[in-house]
Amino acid sequence: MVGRGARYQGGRKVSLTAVIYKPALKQVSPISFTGTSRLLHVSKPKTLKERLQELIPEKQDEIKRVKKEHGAKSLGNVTVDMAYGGMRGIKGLIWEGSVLDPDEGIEFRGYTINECREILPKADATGEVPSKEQVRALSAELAARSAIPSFVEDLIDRCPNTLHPMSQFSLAVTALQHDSNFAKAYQTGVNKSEYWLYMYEDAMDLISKLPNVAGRIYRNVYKDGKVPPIEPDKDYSYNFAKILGYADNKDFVELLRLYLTIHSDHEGGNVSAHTTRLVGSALSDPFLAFSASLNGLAGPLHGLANQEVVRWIFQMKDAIGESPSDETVKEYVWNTLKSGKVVPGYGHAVLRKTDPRYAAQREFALKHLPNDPLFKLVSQLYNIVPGVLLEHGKTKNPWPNVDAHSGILLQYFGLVEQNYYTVLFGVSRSLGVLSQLIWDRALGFPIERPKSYSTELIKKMFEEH
Ligand code: HAX
Repeated sequence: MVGRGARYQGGRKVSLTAVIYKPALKQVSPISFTGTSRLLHVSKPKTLKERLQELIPEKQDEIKRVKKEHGAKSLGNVTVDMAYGGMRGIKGLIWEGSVLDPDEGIEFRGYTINECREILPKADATGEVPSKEQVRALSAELAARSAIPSFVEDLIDRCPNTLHPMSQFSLAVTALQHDSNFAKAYQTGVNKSEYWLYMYEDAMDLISKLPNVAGRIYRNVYKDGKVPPIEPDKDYSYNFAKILGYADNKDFVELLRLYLTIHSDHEGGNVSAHTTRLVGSALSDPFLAFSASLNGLAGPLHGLANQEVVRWIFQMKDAIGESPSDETVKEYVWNTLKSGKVVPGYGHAVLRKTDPRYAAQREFALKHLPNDPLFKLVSQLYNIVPGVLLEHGKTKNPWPNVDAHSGILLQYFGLVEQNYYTVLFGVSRSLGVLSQLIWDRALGFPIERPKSYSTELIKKMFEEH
């Protein structure tokens, strides 16, 4: 068992979703992270599935008690503005994996990004590091699940290179539904108490297959179309880097580990997370739910912003040069706003400070590429954009989000194909949203169905006649 500041013990095998017990809160919970090397040590070796089997009844009881004691209490008012305003601020979801604090940023099961980096074992480290045997066992499990059916390979191969990588990604994930354990079990009339077991198998299959799916898209669109085999004795990030063609660069593999970790989850209300939840609530299987999620992630106000940031920075470079003065940059930002466009990578629906995911990437850049010209531009923008957005007066959060930084790190290592960046985000996002989807079914969350009103009805409700 692992709590804040506690030490890892023993040698239990945990796969992509690590189960963490946080004694202070008497809360038993999973946290998503990447890498087959992320193994937790506990006294008794148990598989993730076995551990979930123990935790789920406890969590079910906890929720029963919480509902009994607090079920009738209010989480806040819903105003007409909220209904017109994209439901912003309505507290209407339960999401166990992470909670987003407007000032502190994301917390995975109560742990900030920095705390996670501190407590979770790192590859090739000592002390709290899993044994090589444990790593091999998990890698073997992932490797065993990682192959994709040949018809899905054909489907990806037949996509024109001009089809956006995110569309290819979503298409391929939908096609993987062919082998859904959950869909088959549902057809044969499985008892609802066992739904989660099939969701678990599907989620693990899907997560395992994503590097092969995403990697194939990359190799087809940008390289020679040949997909190297994954190595069973290496971790998830390494293998994904290998398929992309960057495994020889240790720093890139480290970046990918960071990338896959920080993009995994951002509580439940964002488009990709909520879409997975919503579609899954109709008892659609994880493949269907996650492909829908990818379609949401592909929007420029959400995950595609990482692509848009790089495009915007290149346009800026073309327009005002590689080493512009602060004044020129400021003018360029103002021109973007005046032309009715958003400054990509800035602003957030919930966050009200610099995104700690941005800060983690900045830290990486300061260590690995302090003199990179693109990093310098990103830093210059960090000094200028918030002031402009504040003066502009519309944006509730003038600070950078995760997408303001990720692209230029990839550019530095030679992964320059910015239309591919959201696919990387998608691979990472699977870890958080699919973990939650298993819990959704384990906890028996019902089909989602908020009530809607028409403007006519709003007027009738609130206007004097
Ligand atoms: N540039 C210009 N205008 C912005 C802005 C930005 N970066 N951020 C917000 N605004 C504008 C909004 O468009 C809105 O204008 P209108 O009143 O004319 O509609 C106004 O400021 C108020 O918006 P808000 O309440 O501050 O922000 P929202 O919750 O409506 O939207 C967004 C949050 C992230 C979508 C928004 O800040 C934005 O468009 N940012 C740029 C795109 C981006 O970086 N998206 C990635 C976000 C993180 C993420 O999900 N990553 O995957």
